[in-house]
Amino acid sequence: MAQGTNQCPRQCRLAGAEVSFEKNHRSRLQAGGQRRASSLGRRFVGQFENGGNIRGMHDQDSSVDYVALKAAIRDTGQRLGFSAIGVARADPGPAVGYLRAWLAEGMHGTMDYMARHAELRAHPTELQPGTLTVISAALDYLPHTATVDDPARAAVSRYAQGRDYHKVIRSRLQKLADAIAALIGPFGYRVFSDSAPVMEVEFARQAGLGWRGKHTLLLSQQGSWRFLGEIYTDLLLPPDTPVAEHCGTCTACIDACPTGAIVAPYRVDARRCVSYLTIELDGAIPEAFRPLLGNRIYGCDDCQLCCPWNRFARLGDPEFTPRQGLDSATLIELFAWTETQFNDRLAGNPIRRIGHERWLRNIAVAIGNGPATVDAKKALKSQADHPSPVVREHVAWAQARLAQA
Ligand code: B12
Ligand code: SF4
Ligand code: SF4
Repeated sequence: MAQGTNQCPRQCRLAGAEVSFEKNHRSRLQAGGQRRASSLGRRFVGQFENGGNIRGMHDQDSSVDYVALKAAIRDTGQRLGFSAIGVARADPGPAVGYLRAWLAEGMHGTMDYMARHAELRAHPTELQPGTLTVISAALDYLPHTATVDDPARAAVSRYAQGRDYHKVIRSRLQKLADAIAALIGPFGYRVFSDSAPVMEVEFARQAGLGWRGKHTLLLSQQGSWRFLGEIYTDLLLPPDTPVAEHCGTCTACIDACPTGAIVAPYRVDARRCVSYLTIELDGAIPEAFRPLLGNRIYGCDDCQLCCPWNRFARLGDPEFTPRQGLDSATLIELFAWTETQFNDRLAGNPIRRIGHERWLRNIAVAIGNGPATVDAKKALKSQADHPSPVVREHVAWAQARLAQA
């Protein structure tokens, strides 16, 4: 089955794109399955680039050597740059109960798609009929630069300083799927990376890619600066074993969270999370949270910056190298970008999806939290009559803060 069903025409970002997917893939998947059945009838020895081969089909009745296929998938995944690849059964299990409880408490805030697509998230076969297995993949994104600790400079979370991971990961997963197809013939699959209702962290955990940290993210002995992506497939690959969790008595992430969003171990109230407030939330940022945002204008890394396991993180893929000075720009510089400059300079970057209005809203708050310099006041004044009432209101809030400083 060809990919191309998980496009993100509207907003897709770390909180989940999940906006556009075909309701019924049955016919395509069945077609893929039928094609595979016929290729299975052929006797062949598939070969991966590294010369490793799989004696897939020995005769009309035998099946693929799935153990060897899984090893080859892992090797190919590593050659494609993935830092880890694992396999899980397509059953999220008890995690679904926690997801429902989280939704019932309204912790998703205005992320309506989280509630709307809960059943698809809980049942992979409803999203993709015929799915038996999840191939889970991780790709590192830690940049070589340090996080800025200067209130006049913008803190853009590390995941968003380079190229848009949705595209990078799905395109690599597509290459991985092509490599599998080259080996065993057409098969049913669909690739994702934060692009559809998939329980990504849970499947990565089950696939042995790491454990769930108390901040809820997937964590491993190589840290958590990793994106996740998946291939849902009808191949019956042998599942991996989850790894033991190694948070122990540590609570550093809970203590470091600037807004108290990690309300208990393994529970994030999204409504309090800076990532939600600066990326997902449309309209006004609740006033009580504004001073807590500091200079964070897009997302937040605090629960990962403090995590002891991130001392062992490896540098990320070159695709995620910071662009447009997003690792060091001043708030005033970024606030001066026109809408056209915003759209041009952030082409291919996930930030572009929040739009210029939210960008200005966030930066206004950050300037209001920074030093009351002449330049800061001048910058705020330049946007005081912005056509958007949201921008005007946040600029006025920031001006009032600086006037008191
Ligand atoms: C919605 C969402 C958000 C929301 C909500 C976050 C959240 N924790 O739920 C917001 C906007 C706040 C957000 C922020 C961020 N996100 Co986000 N987000 C998602 C998304 C789309 C869904 C996550 C989800 O299902 N949440 C629902 C809740 C219920 O799930 P949960 O918190 O994971 O809870 C589970 C467990 O904690 C457990 N549980 C719950 N209660 C309890 C209680 C006990 C006792 C136990 C044992 C377990 C338990 O069960 C739950 C269900 O599995 C995923 C992509 C995807 N499709 O999976 C990316 C994803 C999780 N995000 C990601 C990232 C990178 C981030 C940020 C770091 C971005 C940033 N720098 O600003 C922050 C980190 C904030 C944080 N600490 O979580 C990455 C994480 C990669 C990784 N290494 O794990 C993902 C996987 C995207 C990707 N493809 O890479 N995100
Ligand atoms: S991303 Fe920031 S605000 Fe959100 S849970 Fe982590 S530390 Fe808290
Ligand atoms: S900071 Fe501590 S508790 Fe939080 S995820 Fe890392 S090891 Fe676990």
